[in-house]
Amino acid sequence: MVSAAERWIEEQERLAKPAHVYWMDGSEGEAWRLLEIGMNEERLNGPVFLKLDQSKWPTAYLHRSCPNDVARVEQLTLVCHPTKEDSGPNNNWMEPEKAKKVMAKLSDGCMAGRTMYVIPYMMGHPDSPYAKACLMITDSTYVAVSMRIMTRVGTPILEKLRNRDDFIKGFHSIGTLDPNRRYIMHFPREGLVWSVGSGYGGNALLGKKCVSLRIGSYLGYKQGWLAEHMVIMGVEDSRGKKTYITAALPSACGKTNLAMMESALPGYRVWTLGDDIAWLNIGPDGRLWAINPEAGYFGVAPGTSMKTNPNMMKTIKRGAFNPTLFTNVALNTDTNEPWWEGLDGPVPERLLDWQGRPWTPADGIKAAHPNSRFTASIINSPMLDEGADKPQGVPISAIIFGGRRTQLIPLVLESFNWAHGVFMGARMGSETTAAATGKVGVVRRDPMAMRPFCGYNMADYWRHYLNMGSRMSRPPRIFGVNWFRTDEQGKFLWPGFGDNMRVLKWIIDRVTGAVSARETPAGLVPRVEDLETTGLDLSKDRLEKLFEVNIKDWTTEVDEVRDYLKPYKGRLPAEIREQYEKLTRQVR
Ligand code: OXD
Ligand code: MN
Repeated sequence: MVSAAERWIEEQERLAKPAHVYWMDGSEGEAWRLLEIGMNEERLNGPVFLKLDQSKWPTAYLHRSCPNDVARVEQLTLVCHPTKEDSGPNNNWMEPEKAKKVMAKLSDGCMAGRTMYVIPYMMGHPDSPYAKACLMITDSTYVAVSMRIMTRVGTPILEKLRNRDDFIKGFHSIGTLDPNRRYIMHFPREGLVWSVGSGYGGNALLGKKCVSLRIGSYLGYKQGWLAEHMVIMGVEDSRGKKTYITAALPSACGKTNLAMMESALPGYRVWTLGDDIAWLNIGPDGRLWAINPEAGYFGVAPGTSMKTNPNMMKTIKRGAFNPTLFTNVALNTDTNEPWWEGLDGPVPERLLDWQGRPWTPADGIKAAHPNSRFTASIINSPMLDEGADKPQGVPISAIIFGGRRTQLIPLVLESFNWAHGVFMGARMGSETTAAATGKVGVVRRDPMAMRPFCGYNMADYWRHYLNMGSRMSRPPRIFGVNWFRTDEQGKFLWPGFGDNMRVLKWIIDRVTGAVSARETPAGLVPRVEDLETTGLDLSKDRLEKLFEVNIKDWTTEVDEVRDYLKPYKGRLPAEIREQYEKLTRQVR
């Protein structure tokens, strides 16, 4: 009997009309075969894969994408529920039947002359009760290899799909790479992602943002769990006790560095489980348990060095079962090594830039694309936590919501209770930096760091978050962090990086009840003497400034939050409105 999976593949084959169909088996030999194929496949700026110096960068390859295809495209990313209201003000929307017609037209014959890779993959450990079996097709060798790094690919997953039709489906084609023929469409009610016209990570490696966050968040809403844009880490204290924490931070706020931090506090260390996505389920013990559905890192290369993130450097230089891919970094042709701005050592005299064009420092432009990436297996990480491969995941004691705010938000804040914590997450924001286009210092709201990734109406998501809290007998505590507060001269008040462990220590001390806290209208802040500052050259004044809650500034904040919440008014949970009103009363 033909299974639902086979039937679905046959339908896609009839539509896309590939020259060949190849079912991926996940074996080790397969990785190297696909790399060979890619090295012989010409694209407009060279072969799909270029082999780098294997003695210095074991198993590393360089890929250059189409220059018009280097980032996620939010304006072309749609979430198609039957009504616009169900998708919410936070998503672009098209009526599902109309959207499917658009995609069918773009997909008709789109794989002609190409190989269609069929990828059975799992998000999460195959034995995890929380994992999801998925099936995807793609006509990109780069995507096929990347999916092997980012997820668990292999024939055994087909067994899991055999007698069921509830697997998550993904159709991906690079199409013509014409931005006018590009869409990333989500149909959460059918568990379907349909992406045509882009080969870039977030648009094309469908297991990541599309499945694990947009489709995952909707499944979580329906099934009673949460799919979050969060780091998962274990913090080990000086007595060897480990506390598991998740943290949601918008991009460019140091999420990966936090997940792989080298502690500046003696005796403490971080173990990593994931740097981008957490699936959170309530366990039989009434606690919140986290798994990382992914199996790899898709990290930003510029700025990564032995100084900023030695553990990541070790990971990408390790090489193992799967290759490490570099996308849109520069190439040192003298040494055949990858290069990016911020890498250790002197800037090479001569390079090829991310588009393969000759480059010298005198050109005054960046050699690596600012969003150039590495894709590496998480098992290569020297600080991988033992819980990373546990099917049930790890129990979470604290959730952190963070952002980049030069003013207003204290270094660390604890919420009064779960509902207040959800409100803290809902009003989360980050200031734009010089790295982004547009005005610098404007606060962009990014609730729970999920604004581009929530696969349904954000107000329903907040209600779901609130319900999750009431279903747990031992919920984690919720905290806010802000490493970026500045003084009158615009200098950072807090050293950040490894010293952030001092803040994590306070969070753990709160969880264990070892310290008390000071109440402010915004939440609970540390008593200055409770923050471990030994070895830090920080005056008491500066410390006090780090924890200051300035009522005048908070009146502006509540006005901005009111405007931000307005489009959700019909669906806004009463608890969020109450939290907003309480804060407003306290700061007026
Ligand atoms: C990512 C992102 O690439 O959040 O992880 O954009
Ligand atoms: Mn991310």
